[in-house]
Amino acid sequence: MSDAVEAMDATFARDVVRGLSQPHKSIPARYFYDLRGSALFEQITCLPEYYPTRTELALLRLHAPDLGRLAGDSRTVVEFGAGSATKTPVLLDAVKAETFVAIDISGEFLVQALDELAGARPGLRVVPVQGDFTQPLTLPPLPRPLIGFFSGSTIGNFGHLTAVNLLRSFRETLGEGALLVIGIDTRKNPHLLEAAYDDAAGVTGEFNLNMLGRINRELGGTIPVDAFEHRAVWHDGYGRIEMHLVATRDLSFDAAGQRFAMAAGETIHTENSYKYTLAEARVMARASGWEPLAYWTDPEELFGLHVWTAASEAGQP
Ligand code: AVI
Repeated sequence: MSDAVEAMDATFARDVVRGLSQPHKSIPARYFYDLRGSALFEQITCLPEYYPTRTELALLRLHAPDLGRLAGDSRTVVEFGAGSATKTPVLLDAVKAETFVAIDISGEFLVQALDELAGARPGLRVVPVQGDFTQPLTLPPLPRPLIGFFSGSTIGNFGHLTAVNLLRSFRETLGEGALLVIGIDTRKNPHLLEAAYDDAAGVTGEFNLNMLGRINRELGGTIPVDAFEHRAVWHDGYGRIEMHLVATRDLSFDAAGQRFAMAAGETIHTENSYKYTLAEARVMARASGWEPLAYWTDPEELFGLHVWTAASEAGQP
C-alpha cells in the first residue's frame, strides 16, 4: 500500500470514528465518492428528478455567446474539482480556450479525464494540477487573466463559512482580473427538492447507503446496511436539503476498530446541500472578494449560473 493511500485510510478512519462518536452522528459527504459512489453519482445526474445537471448544461449552452463576450481575451480556463465530461467542453468552446487547467485531489482521475478532453481538442494545452482546491494554490505560469469554473452547485455541499473561505481561496488562486463561472442551485418548492434527493428509482438511496458499504469494505466495518434507510429532508430555516441514514431497529456494529450502538430511528447525517436565492448568492460573492457580473436562470428558476469578477480594492477610499 502506498503512503498516500495509507494516509487517506487513516484520515477516513479518524473522520468516521469522530463522526459516529458525536451525539448526532454524521460522516462527511466527501466520503461518498469511492469508485462505486462516483458511478452512482453519475447515474444521479441523469435521473428525471435530478434537475441540476441538465439545467446547468442547458444554461451553459444557451449563454455560450454571452460567456464568450464576458471572457474577452481570456483564453485560460481553470476548473476546480472533478469536472464534467459534458459541461466543461461547452465552456471551453464558449471562451475559445487555449489552455485548460484542471485541479483535482485525485491524480488518477485527472489523467483519465484530461486524456479524453485533449484527444477531442488537439489545439488545447491541458495542464493537470494535483492538489486540494480548498486551499489557495500556486498555479504554474499561465496566460492571464484566468477564468475559473466551479459547476454543479458543489458549493452547496459546504457550510456558509466554509463556502466563503473556499471562494476567497479561489479568488487568491485565480488572481487579478479573473472571472469565476459558478453554478449555484436555487431555493425552490421543497417537493421538487425532496424528489431530487429521494428519486423513485432509489439511486440516491443506494448512493447514500454506499457510504456504509464503503466503511465495511475499507475500515473492517460490520454495519448491517440492510437495517438502514435513506432519508432526504428540506430544512427551510437552514436553506438546505439534509441526507440521513436512518437505523430501522436498535443495532450495534464495529467500524475502524471501535464499537458503536444506535437506537431505532437514530440517524447518521451524511450530506447538506444548501440552496441559495439570487440575493444570498450575491452576498456570498461579495463576502468572498467577488463582484457579481452576470446571472442566468431557466424559466422555472430551477438553477442559477453566475459569472463573478475578481473584486479589486483599487479605488476604495
Ligand atoms: C455533488 N453535489 C453538488 C450533489 C448535490 O446535489 O448536493 C451531491 C448529491 N447528493 C445527492 N444527490 C446529489
